[in-house]
Amino acid sequence: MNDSLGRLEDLPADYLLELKARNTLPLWPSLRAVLPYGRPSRSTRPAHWRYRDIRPQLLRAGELTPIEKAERRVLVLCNPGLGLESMRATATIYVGLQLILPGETAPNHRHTPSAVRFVVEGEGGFTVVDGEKLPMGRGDLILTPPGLWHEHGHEGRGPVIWLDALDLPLVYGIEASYAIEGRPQAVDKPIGWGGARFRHGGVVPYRSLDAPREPYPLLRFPWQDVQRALGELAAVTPRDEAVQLAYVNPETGRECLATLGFSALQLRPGEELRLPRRSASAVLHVVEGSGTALVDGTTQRFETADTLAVPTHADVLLANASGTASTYLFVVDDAPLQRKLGIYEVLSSSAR
Ligand code: 1HN
Repeated sequence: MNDSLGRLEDLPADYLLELKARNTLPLWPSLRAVLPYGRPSRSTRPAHWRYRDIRPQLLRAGELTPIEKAERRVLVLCNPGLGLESMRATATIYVGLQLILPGETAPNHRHTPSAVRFVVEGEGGFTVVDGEKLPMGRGDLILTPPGLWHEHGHEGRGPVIWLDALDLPLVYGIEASYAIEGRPQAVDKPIGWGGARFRHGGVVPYRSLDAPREPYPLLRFPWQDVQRALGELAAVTPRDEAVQLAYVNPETGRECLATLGFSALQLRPGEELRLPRRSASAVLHVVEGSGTALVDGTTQRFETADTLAVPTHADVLLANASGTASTYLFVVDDAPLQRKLGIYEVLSSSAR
């Protein structure tokens, strides 16, 4: 390994001024910084956002800022290692907690970033995506793929809060992020449209095989289905293997969005689970239960509705605090993006 590349200070000042005047820079003083050996350098920290602390601030936003003044009433979960202004939980993943109060509507729009909602609390919220009204129950995952119209409403009582996850840092980073405003959508599909056709694993409408693939056949994944499937998987999975299910496009069996991947992980009573070290970054959201997460040497004690950031290439050890109940995590990662780039790796889970 060559650790003795020339430094900026080794070059004459007049030469550096000449380079600067020509909008140029020598690569070699920075080469190791942008291309380190063995593993990427990371600014993302193993961060932890406690719902207990953030919820009161979000409710206060509900008092301070009417929905008309916010469009989306959101507190963004910012990774301190990336700077609070950059609105990133990891280098590629944006997450925020969004509040909607009874009777409010968050107006219709569509945009280039991909978004999903994962419902944290409350009853009566809904999202209309591409003319389909999707009820929001606790733990439900709702996709708003790039370019599809979406708007939110609330027909129930009490606050409704969900976690938004977007590939915004990525799309903004490549200077491709923008939105278009729209008039309220006409709901043109029966309730349960996507679910009735595509929610049952292993079978799809016969006609869908004749037609060109719909890019996003299923937009809502109810938590009760996922939890039941996890329970069935847990019953046949050895103790040292992860009980984890990926949310997929039911027609392709592959990830449902191009950039971000979603999965649900069950920690059985008393279970301790070491995840393989992966090249993807991730956000973990606690659906139910409590435990500890040891991420690259930092221990976080998490509770229901907390959210954690996992940097790329991180060591992760999860432990369920309960010996009698399962703990459930919802996971967002950028593995689909990394797979498309040909850089996704599952590394040895090392004790480095
Ligand atoms: C967005 O469109 C929503 O539709 C939420 O609810 C959060 C953050 C950044 C950019 C667009 C929504 C967002 C967002």
